[in-house]
Amino acid sequence: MTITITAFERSPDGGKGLARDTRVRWALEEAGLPYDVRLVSFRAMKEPAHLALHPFGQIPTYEEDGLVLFETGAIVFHIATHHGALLPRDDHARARAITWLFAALNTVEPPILELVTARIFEGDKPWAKERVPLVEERVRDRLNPLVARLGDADWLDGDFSAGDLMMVSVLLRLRPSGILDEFPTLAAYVARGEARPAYQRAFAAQLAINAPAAHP
Ligand SMILES: N[C@@H](CCC(=O)N[C@@H](CS)C(=O)NCC(=O)O)C(=O)O
Repeated sequence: MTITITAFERSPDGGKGLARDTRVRWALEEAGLPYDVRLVSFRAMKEPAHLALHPFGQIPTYEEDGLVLFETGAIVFHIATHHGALLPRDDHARARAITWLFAALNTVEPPILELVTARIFEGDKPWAKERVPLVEERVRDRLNPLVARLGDADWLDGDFSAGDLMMVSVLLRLRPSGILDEFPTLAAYVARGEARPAYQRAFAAQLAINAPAAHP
């Protein structure tokens, strides 16, 4: 079995681990699965060979024994179910962990992505000054219930799961905005995720490609 994922030839974040191949690398590391990485340029991502793997011309993709997947939620879910990692055995606990995986992607990530767009891609627009605080409030509206649910626990529902992996990955994208620091419970939760040896291996692997020193 050979697993191959795709990643940016040169990530726009310069190796901060925010590109979505990091969450897939993390899941593979948690599952103890070796993998290869094929790097793609922005141009190659939109060309037929890559579009055959990913209809929207994005990274990451995942190939394994003739199976081709895109969408990090589907990829992490596949790694968890097919390779017996990151999900509890108990039926109900498993369903709840999967629920958190969906919640991370469908409920928490959208306003965070909206904020990234408002701050970075549209930050120079005349209306950005009014829009950014509105979107920030939408993000806080998602984070407050998450704090309430997490309480004093280390993870969202029992042991660390695919749901936590995705939630931490999604919350990490908030760090550049400073909003994560307004929520010490979540900042600590994210730090616990980052402290996991599997995350550190995943982070180091993407950094080796993306650190500015790798692209003099
Ligand atoms: N919902 C997708 C989003 C994939 C995505 O947005 N990938 C980014 C990198 S993190 C990308 O390829 N951006 C370049 C582009 O869209 O052209 C997933 O979770 O896999």
